[in-house]
Amino acid sequence: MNFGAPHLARCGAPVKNVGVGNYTTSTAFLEALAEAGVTYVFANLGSDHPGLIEAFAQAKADGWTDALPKLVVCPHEVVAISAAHAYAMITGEAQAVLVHVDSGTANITGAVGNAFRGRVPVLIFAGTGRTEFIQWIQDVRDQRGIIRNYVKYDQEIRSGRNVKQLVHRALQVARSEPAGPVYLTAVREVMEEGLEPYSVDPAGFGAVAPAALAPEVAVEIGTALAAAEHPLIVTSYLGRDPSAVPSLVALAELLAIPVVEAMAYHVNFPFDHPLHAGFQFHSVAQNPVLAEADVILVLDSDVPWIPAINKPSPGAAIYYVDVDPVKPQITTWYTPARRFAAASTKLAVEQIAEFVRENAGGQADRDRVDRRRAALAERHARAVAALEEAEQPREDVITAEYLSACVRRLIEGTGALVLTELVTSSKVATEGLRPNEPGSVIHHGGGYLGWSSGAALGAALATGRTRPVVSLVGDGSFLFSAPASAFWAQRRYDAPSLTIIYDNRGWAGPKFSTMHVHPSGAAATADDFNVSFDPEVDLPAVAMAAGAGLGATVTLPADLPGTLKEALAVVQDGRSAVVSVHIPPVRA
Ligand SMILES: Cc1ncc(C[n+]2csc(CCOP(=O)(O)OP(=O)(O)O)c2C)c(N)n1
Ligand SMILES: [Mg+2]
Repeated sequence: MNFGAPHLARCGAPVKNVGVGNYTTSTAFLEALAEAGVTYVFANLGSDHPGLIEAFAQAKADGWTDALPKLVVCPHEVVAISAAHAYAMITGEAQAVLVHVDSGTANITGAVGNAFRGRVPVLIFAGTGRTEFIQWIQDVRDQRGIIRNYVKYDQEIRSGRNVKQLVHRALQVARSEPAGPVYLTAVREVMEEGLEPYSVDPAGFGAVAPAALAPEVAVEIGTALAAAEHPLIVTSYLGRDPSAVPSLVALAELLAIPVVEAMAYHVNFPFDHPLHAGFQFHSVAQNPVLAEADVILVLDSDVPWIPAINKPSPGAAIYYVDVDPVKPQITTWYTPARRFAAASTKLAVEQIAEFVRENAGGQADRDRVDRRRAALAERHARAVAALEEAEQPREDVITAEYLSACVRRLIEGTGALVLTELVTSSKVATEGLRPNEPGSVIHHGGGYLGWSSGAALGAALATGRTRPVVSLVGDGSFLFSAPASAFWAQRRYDAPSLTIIYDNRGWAGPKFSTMHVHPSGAAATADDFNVSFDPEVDLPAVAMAAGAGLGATVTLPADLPGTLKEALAVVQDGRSAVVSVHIPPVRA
């Protein structure tokens, strides 16, 4: 992914009409963000931010607000960080988040973990300092330590005189691959420091350029794939750079290589393509495609398979090309491979394809590839037929399969951008959506639930309402996402979204995990998992109370397509809508 900074037009522009004594570290900080291409500051304010609040107001009073990013008030911090996260995933442009001292930092830390796992750049600022009573209570030994597990870089701004360089440096770290969040702090006194206006050219702080494979590694991998009887590609997040997808398609077609998407959180390969070999999510069975492979190329994946359940054959030759192949952030990680290489997967697959093209084998090789192509197309057609069978409506109950098919039909031709935060319905939903267009379905890539409602705010701001934003979420995920805060902000900033809740009235995830570990334990025997939300929460009403324009609960299969259509129309007219769809309940 190339996390650029396209709005550099303001770079180095002299500051206009700054009142004497009114240019502070806070002004320079905000100005540097704008100069670096940051459009939004998603903010949850506190006693550490008077300098910033004053700088925004002063800019307005002096008539140069356009030289600063726009402030978006987020009453809960999870909304702020998730909005910035989704915005950067969609546009490639890092945004900023302001949170309050240790308290706000603690409130975002889990969600910053999502951005860190998803390798998405975000610049976070939280103040410190002691002038008001509460700040003694909010003082901690190591505020930056609260969040350090989930950021690439953390630093304290100690003077206004280099605050711009520090902002650009932090954004350079955030944007360079593997991209990720960065965290800055400053005491209140430093943020108030008066300065002479100055500018720093952000063009000198660009993200590190994408890396290619060493030529001999491209030859090694290309040679192995071309000679394989059953080559296979496994990927999870190659599609975070949507332009990498056609490059992968070209390589796969060249040698008829099937592609498995493992715990995919981007569209990595078009589902309709006959070489798409299925989605691997949580599974209790061996994937036959993985078992039969003799040469496996893993491209951008944190967990390509879980060997205790599902593994390649012992003789398979594995090659690992990843933007982050050693994964220092995952402490117990090993996927033994013949070769690991750090590279932009787009460049890498193009290099491998070029080698294969120029060194194409003889007729025998071509016959083998053609036979494989035909067999894989047949397998794909059988898989699609099975999915079509499973999604047929039933009279009595809305299955997750039918719901997902209804969503696919609803958004067909609308150019919708789909955000997903589903747990036990994730495979069914992905198989139901059958996404083909790169960048059209995204997930945060982390393990902290509660992203979706704030992410929808960021997504709607990013798309400027040129395409509908549709979130598919669990009822548990929805409750984690501070929905009152998010739907208020969606309304205030004219950033509507459609949320469809796969509502099983509880947490199926922990039940599934317990069944897996204790299939005939006491919890399973008595169906006693403590995971049901009984009495039921009226989830759409929560969003309605905060500003959504439509809230509905659907229990009958026949009502589903009509209600979804109505809800989408409300969103296209400018208000958010939330539809809770009752799928079979988690009972215990
Ligand atoms: C912030 C956070 N807290 C707790 C968990 C643990 N957890 C994983 S799945 C899950 C249940 C989610 O419920 P829902 O979104 O309704 O999906 P379902 O499991 O019902 O498919 C929970 C609580 C988590 N991942 N993140
Ligand atoms: Mg649930």
